[in-house]
Amino acid sequence: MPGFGDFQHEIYFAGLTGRVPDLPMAYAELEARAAQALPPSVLSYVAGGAGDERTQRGNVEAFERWGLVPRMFVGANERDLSVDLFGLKLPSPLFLAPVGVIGLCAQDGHGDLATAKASARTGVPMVASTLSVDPMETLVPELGDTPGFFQLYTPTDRDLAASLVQRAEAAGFRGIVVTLDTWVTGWRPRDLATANFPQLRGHCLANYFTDPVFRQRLGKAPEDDPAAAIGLWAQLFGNPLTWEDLPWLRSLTKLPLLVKGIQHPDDARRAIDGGVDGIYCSNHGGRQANGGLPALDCLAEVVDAASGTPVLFDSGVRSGADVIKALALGATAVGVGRPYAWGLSLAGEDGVVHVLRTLLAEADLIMAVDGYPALADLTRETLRRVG
Ligand code: FMN
Repeated sequence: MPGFGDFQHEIYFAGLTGRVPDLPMAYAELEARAAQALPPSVLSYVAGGAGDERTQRGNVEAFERWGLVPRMFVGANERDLSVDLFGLKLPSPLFLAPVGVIGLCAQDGHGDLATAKASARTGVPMVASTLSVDPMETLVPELGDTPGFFQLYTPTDRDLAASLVQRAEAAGFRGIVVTLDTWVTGWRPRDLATANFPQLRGHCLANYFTDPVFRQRLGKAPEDDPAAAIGLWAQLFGNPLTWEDLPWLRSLTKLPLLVKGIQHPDDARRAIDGGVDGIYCSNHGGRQANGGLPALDCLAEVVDAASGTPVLFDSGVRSGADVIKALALGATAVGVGRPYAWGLSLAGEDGVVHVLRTLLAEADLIMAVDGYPALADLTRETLRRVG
């Protein structure tokens, strides 16, 4: 069976007939080319973070402080990167993190659909954001055999929350990810400087505008009065959840329930005691609160507290080496965020596939070179602090 690392053979052999890759092979070039491709308002929304973006940079730098110790005479000729997540057998530990404006990152304005198609082609699950250009029901058919998850921004209206979750179940999503860190928007100077908040301009609200409860609350069709519909959305969007809300959230679905934004071990323990099936350790890519810890530095403690409950991780993953380090620190699955938005902006569905294949190829080849043939071999003991 061909491995993820064989992507490099494809490239080198194509080179023999004079073909070189159209899309960037290194992250820095990917980011730089996307910056040329995206409209300024979308670029600043995706690239920007909270405050002076110290935490956002810290997420990336945290990976540099770890190194994998190579082992020889292992003969890791075949590698197994597959994972079992909530009974789903996945070919790799990667997943596509929810990105609210992903729809706008594609040249045709339908980036959610393109991402779903890339998920189908790679077997890398997509976590579809509540904030999408195309309604959730249109995404699932594009996912093919790859399972998808729905990310919920919990509205203040409980009936609307229940409706979104029921729709996600009916559409065929295989789990619900509740994001806890974004009931209010963090302080984002880049967006503030241009007074740019895409949702208030009516972007990426399809899941609300097509929702029967939302439409009933509005009392008219959103298409007939977009300003009123956006106003209602702004009123209902963010619910400052407390632990008292967890039993209700749990009662909304029998699907696996995950909570996103967990960085403290006590929060992980309490959420698991409250019945969640998975913990998602993330600081939202440094977009929400500046001055925090890099998410990677919180991972090991969260994994210990979760004691066997799956822990998904994102924030700062830029390479296959980063994927390996997050796995070695205990993540069950690793989320890709901004990098796939950049791929999407350059080449739509193909761009996302390219980014995922480069990450997987590098991760696979590191496991080969360093003698760790299975994900179970990547333990904390395989890492050393650098410097
Ligand atoms: N997280 C959510 O849970 N829901 C969202 O709708 C959402 N929208 C995002 C929009 C943008 C432009 C970006 C960059 C991130 C968004 N996130 C959202 C956070 C991502 O899921 C993920 O935590 C973050 O991108 C990880 O950081 P990184 O991209 O720097 O690796």
